[in-house]
Amino acid sequence: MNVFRSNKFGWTLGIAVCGAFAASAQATVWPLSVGGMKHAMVFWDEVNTGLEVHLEDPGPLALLDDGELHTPPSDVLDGKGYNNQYGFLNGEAFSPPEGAIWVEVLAISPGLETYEGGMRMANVVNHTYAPILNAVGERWMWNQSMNHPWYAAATPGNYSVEYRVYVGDASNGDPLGGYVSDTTQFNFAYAPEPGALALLAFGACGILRRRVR
Ligand SMILES: [Cu+2]
Repeated sequence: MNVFRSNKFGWTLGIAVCGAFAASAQATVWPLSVGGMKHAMVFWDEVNTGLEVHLEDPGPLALLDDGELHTPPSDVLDGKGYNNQYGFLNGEAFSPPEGAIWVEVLAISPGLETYEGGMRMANVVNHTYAPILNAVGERWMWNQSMNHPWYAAATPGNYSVEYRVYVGDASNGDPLGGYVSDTTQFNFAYAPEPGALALLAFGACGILRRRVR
């Protein structure tokens, strides 16, 4: 540990290691899945014949910027606060009698971006990160396996998106008659000042600098 106590060499080493740490931050990485999953649970309503959605947490959930450059195609999240805690999940095993389940945007805050995700955690490398559900009226077919979209914003603020979840034609998403639909709203807040991810990233260098002194 002597090298850390001798001033000049210690500082040089410290700066070199922090420099390497900073350089590694420039390498591309996959986005992080931070925080617990918050599902929009979709149930089949026998009584009313149709869908019912129970949202586990109204939020707002925090959009966080990890300060990283992300591996394509996830580089759509670069320089933005992002979150993938919200997801669609079957509340019970069921299939609609016909068609498929679709999600349609009823309202969305300007500046809120949505990219196609999938199963969460380790499978982030398999997500398409294709833009979906980014404007009122846009539709996306849900295959009823757990799916966590990536939500992102470049500018601090509060954001929300409201969806209708309904039974629609499997090819074009046109609503099928005779089934009730339900709505759900996801809420987000982006407040960049020292976020949890930034603290994590800079924590390592802070500890090293204290040891050098
Ligand atoms: Cu999930």
